[in-house]
Amino acid sequence: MKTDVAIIGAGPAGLYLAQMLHNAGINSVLLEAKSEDYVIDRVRAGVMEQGAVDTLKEIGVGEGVEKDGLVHDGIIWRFDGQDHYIDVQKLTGGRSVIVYGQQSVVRDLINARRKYSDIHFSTPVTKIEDTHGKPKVHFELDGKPVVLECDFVAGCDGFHGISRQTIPEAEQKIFEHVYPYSWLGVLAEAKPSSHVVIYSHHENGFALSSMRSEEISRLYIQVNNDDSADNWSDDALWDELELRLGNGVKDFKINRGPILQKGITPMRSYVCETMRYGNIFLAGDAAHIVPPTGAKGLNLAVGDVRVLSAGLKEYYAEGKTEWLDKYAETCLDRIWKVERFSWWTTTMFHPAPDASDFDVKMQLASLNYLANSEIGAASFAENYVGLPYAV
Ligand code: FAS
Ligand code: PHB
Repeated sequence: MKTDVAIIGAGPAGLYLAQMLHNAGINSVLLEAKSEDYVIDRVRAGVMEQGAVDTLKEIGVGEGVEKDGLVHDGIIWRFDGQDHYIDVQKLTGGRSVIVYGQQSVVRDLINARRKYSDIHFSTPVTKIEDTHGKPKVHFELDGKPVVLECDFVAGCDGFHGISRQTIPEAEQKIFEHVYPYSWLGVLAEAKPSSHVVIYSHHENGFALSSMRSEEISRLYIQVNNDDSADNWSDDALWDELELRLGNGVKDFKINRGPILQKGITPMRSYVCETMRYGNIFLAGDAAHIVPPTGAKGLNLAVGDVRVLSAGLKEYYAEGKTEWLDKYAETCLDRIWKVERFSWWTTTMFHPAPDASDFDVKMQLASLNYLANSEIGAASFAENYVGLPYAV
């Protein structure tokens, strides 16, 4: 089997890239280890930067987000028993964020891909050879071994994928920070308790109130790394969410309902600066991870594949490799700024288990400064709505 580009992974990175390449007349084979249901059922990102939405529309897959995306011009911060509305739209001269769950994004992109090509679900790639020549990608189709020969491999296979593992460890330039807390995430059939996302710094720990639609709430609380979703009854979870999100706001009541899914998300910052190895290019979570506080995981993946797509278009249209040759350097400039923002918002909002009273005072002073300084809030807002793309 032969193609131009082998795309490993049908998450946001792989699916956005597949559509970009198709629009440019570049052939690709998309290989996904899990089933279609598994990929679409995974409840992950919720907030899209304006740029990620604009990109979806540019590549011709904007109908769903146009119809069902919830445009948010601001967010609420709660701390020290105070309520602050951060008007990101005003602070950034008109840019917003859009709540449109990752499940919907991948569903829309899968449906688009199906119009012109296959996605091979339940087809894990088991080996990648000849990385510096014409890469050979190994997998099985209908129980038979297949070798796919291609010009390039797009490693869009997430943090646990095979692409980064194909790069010799000695060649991998890794940076990592693990946080002393995790998120317990809840998806519930309950009307969101606020029309915008609430970020709450509470002495018991951080809490966040978001949504997937007008009927579905998405909520998180900070928990210790050794905690488990099984330790929390539904009532205990709702009570803690109400306490932390209420945060001194008079008569705050959380809308309760059947819990559809709950799970623990560990928190880490991670960058593999070796985003290119021969003709393998890493994109999205395969190259980097951010703690979810800043809502940047999916959005960073889009930034990477915009650069990779530009490089592949230049190669196939003009035979040049300028964008491909500077792929890692170009992506890392934006990646590190977003890693910083995600680390900053995480450390500002989450009282660590071993935090001193002084540490907490510094968090509250930072929040108080930003919420009451237009310059400070604008600095937060320009990162939150999304930094400019390199291309
Ligand atoms: P993905 O991990 O989405 O996709 C990689 C794909 O590659 C997967 O489908 C996997 O099955 C496949 N794959 C792996 N190995 C393979 C192989 N050998 N062969 C073929 N396919 C293979 N981000 C936010 O912005 N906000 C959030 O609230 C948020 N919550 C999250 C909660 C959880 C539990 C997790 C794990 C992540 C969360 N994220 C969140 C981050 C998440 O949205 C990622 O940033 C986003 O999915 C990145 O997309 P991809 O890079 O495409 O990787
Ligand atoms: C979500 O809706 O999942 C979400 C929203 C805002 C965040 C993180 C996650 O900062």
